[in-house]
Amino acid sequence: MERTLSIIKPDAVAKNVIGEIYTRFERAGLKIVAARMKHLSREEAEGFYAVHRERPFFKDLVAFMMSGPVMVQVLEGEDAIARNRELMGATDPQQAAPGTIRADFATSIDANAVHGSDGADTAKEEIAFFFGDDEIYSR
Ligand code: RTP
Ligand code: MG
Repeated sequence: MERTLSIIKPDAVAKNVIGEIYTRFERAGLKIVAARMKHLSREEAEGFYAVHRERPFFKDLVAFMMSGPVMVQVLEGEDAIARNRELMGATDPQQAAPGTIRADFATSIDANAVHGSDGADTAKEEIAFFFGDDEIYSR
């Protein structure tokens, strides 16, 4: 069993597709074992995306992530990290395979509907960024 951190970004929350995205996780065998709706502060958005601090898109990314509430969840299942990345599709929705979350719900490379951890180390860090051990309900 593996865990990954997922975020439904402000664009998808505003589009009212939280449930549709959750259904995709569930159909793929990923269990939601922690979840919280949250409006990120600047400190939280900058801290979460600190690896991208030097990138040209960092300012826009932080502003976008603060633009409205997000849904943050921990997904658990076999190969959860890779499985979630498959469900998400490519970062740029124009490159995302048909039927992926980004192909269906994202509007641009910035407003691209979802975040998912990209490896075992980042998953661990990102889960701990939002949730304590006592807030994750593994069954
Ligand atoms: P995420 O971290 O949000 O799951 O997305 P990702 O792994 O597919 O992409 P990553 O390279 O980690 O980039 C993080 C987010 O920054 C925005 N971005 N904009 N304008 C650009 O060229 C650009 N490149 C990346 C995207 O919103 C991406 O999700
Ligand atoms: Mg990433």
